[in-house]
Amino acid sequence: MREPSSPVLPAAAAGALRERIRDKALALGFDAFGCCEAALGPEARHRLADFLAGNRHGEMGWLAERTEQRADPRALWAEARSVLSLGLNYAPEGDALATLARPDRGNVSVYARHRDYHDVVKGMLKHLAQFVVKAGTDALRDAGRAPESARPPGGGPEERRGRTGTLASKERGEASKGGEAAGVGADPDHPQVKVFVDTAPVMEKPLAERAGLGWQGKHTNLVSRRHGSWLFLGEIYTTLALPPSPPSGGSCGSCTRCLSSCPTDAFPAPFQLDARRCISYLTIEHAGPIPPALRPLMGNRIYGCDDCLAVCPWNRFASAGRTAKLQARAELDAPHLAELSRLDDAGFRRMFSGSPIKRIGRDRFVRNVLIAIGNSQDPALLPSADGLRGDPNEVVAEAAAWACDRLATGGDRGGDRGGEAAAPPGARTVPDTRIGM
Ligand code: B12
Ligand code: SF4
Ligand code: SF4
Repeated sequence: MREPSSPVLPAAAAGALRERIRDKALALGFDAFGCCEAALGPEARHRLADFLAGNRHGEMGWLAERTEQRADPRALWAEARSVLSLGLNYAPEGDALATLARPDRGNVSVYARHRDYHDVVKGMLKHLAQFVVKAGTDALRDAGRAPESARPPGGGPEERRGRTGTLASKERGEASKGGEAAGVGADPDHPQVKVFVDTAPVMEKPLAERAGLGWQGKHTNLVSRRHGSWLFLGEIYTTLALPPSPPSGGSCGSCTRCLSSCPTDAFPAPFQLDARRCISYLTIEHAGPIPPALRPLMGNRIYGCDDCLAVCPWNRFASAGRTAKLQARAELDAPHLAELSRLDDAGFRRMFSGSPIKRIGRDRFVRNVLIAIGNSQDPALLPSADGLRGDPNEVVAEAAAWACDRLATGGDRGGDRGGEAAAPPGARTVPDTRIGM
């Protein structure tokens, strides 16, 4: 197999190309763009290793696979020279946490109130990737650097421009989350690209930080000076060597709001998350019964959680997301728990068609709804829970019994902004390493 040639442009042309790609990204609807070398420092590898060694990934076994590729873009794709990092703002119109004060309703996290962002971002990335291939090919031709061997016999520039195939490679088990990695540009002598969003072995946050989109905040997510904590991330890896974008500036400083806002104390230290305590993990990724000690702290959060994001002071600079495809579906703003508890498989699939919620399936979703019912202190919801005690799914049946008991004994409603219920004695099922703040 011959060595693939890496397209090299003179510095000025590479800088101009990066700016053309940036303009196109913004025109396509992205809100943030940056570029960095296809590399992550040793820190990312060490921090990933620490996270896994501490079992903070819980049952997300896929995070422990392909760690070399995850921690190093060139271990995933040896030919990659640059990473383009893209951000899509999904800041909500109003108070992201408003539904937490309505115990008869379910709180769906902001990212899941609209069309699945994986589809939206991936579609936009693919458009941008095609542009990168075309603009990169043009720039190489104009710079006279397109390798002779690259020119198809008798083929002119138009013909070469048209070479955009789809590699559509499933990168790993994360593809089971509904995503995939896809690429365009099958000719090894021309700019090649691969697009990623969420589901590939890619450390999207440290890459976005290196590309100048922001910094990893103490809640571990990327914070942007312009968009606060509400950015979806996606990447294009390319064989083009492009100049890096400048660092974003900005930092968390002495702020600790996200850490103290977490209903389940999921941060053992700033910048570190123990996923096993995180409501996002518990409601989305965790399959079996939710540890009873954590249930009262979940309040009515039935899919994901936004508390640590929503309290970030940098959000005050964010304006509501402008992409029409991410407009919230009204019925997911504050759905009635009683109605949700009645969903069967078919009804669940109908209701959540095109939504990321569909991925977790009816049983896990109804389990979450029952926990919220148990936390509601609303006796009118007792029949909804009682009716599911005999559910064929044993996790659902157990959650129904728990909800009935909790309603009958008048357990506190935990985890909302108005105050957290104290966990029962011995509540913690994972080691408590939270630092004093
Ligand atoms: C696994 C995962 C989860 C897991 C674990 C989260 C986590 N923090 O790791 C769970 C299910 C809990 C989760 C939840 C959420 N997720 Co998620 N998730 C991912 C995924 C697939 C991988 C993240 C990962 O690599 N984790 C492994 C650990 C090692 O990474 P880490 O926490 O970043 O660890 C870093 C810190 O510990 C840091 N660190 C440690 N010490 C120090 C010290 C200093 C000084 C510094 C600077 C850093 C630092 O270094 C580590 C490596 O960078 C990414 C997509 C991707 N492929 O990147 C999306 C992703 C991170 N998730 C995303 C979102 C939106 C969410 C939720 C907000 C969804 C919701 N509303 O419920 C929550 C937020 C919870 C939270 N506070 O993190 C977005 C975040 C966008 C952004 N602006 O950053 C991503 C990037 C998806 C996307 N494409 O947009 N998620
Ligand atoms: S998403 Fe919720 S539960 Fe998870 S760390 Fe943030 S505040 Fe805590
Ligand atoms: S809430 Fe404060 S500490 Fe947390 S990410 Fe935002 S600025 Fe950083």
